[in-house]
Amino acid sequence: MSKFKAFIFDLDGVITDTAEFHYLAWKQLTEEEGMSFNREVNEDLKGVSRIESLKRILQHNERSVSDEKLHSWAERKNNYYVDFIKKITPEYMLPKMLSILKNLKGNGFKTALGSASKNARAVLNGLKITDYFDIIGDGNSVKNSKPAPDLFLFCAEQLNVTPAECLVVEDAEAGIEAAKSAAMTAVGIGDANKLNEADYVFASTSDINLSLIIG
Ligand code: B16
Ligand code: MG
Repeated sequence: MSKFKAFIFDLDGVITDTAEFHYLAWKQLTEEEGMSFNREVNEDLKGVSRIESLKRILQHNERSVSDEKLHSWAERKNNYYVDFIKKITPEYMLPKMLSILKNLKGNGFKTALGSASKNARAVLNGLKITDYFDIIGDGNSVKNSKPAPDLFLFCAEQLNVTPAECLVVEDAEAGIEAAKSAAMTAVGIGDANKLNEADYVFASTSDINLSLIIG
C-alpha cells in the first residue's frame, strides 16, 4: 500500500497554463501605467499572490505607490484577467492531467487543489473538473500565501490526512518551498535546476509517472 493518501495539485502550470493570461493582464496594466514588463519578469510571478506580483513589478520599475493605488491597480489587472479566463474550456487542460485525476479518484486517493489564485474556482469550472477535487484550497483559504506552508497544511487538515501522507505537484519555486516547509513530498514540473528542492522533477506534465512514486 502506498504511504500517500492525498494528492495536492497546484493550478497554474500544473493543471492548466493560466500564466499566459496573467501575462497579458499585467501587460495591459503596466502599459497603461507606463511601466516596463516582459516575459522574464512574468516568470518571476509564477505561484506568487496578486499583490506580491504587483510589488515585484513595481520593484522591477524602481517605483513605489500608495497602498490605495496598489490595491486599485491589482483589482484592475484582475478585471482584465477575469475577462481572459472566460474563454477557458476543457481543451485548456495540460497533457495527461485529466487521466491522472481520473486514475487517482478511481483508486481511492484523496485530492485537493492548492492554488494561490483567488480565481481558481472559475478556472476549474471552465475546465469542467471541479468534481475531481475533494476540497479546494485557493487564494481565499489562508492569509499567508506560498512560499508559506499554510495553504498546503490547510488542504491536509481539510482532507483529514497528515503532511507525510501528502504529495504536492507544483511548477513554481515558491510552491516547492511551501510543500517542503509543510513537510510534504514535492513533485516539481519544469526545470530540475530551478526546482532543485523538489523530491522528484518531471520536465512537463506529459512526463509525469506517478506510479514510479506511489509504488
Ligand atoms: P489571482 P497557482 C498563481 O496560481 C499564479 O501562478 C500566479 O501568477 C498568480 O499571481 C496567483 O496565482 C494569484 O492569482 O490573481 O488569480 O488570485 O500557480 O498558485 O495556481
Ligand atoms: Mg503554479
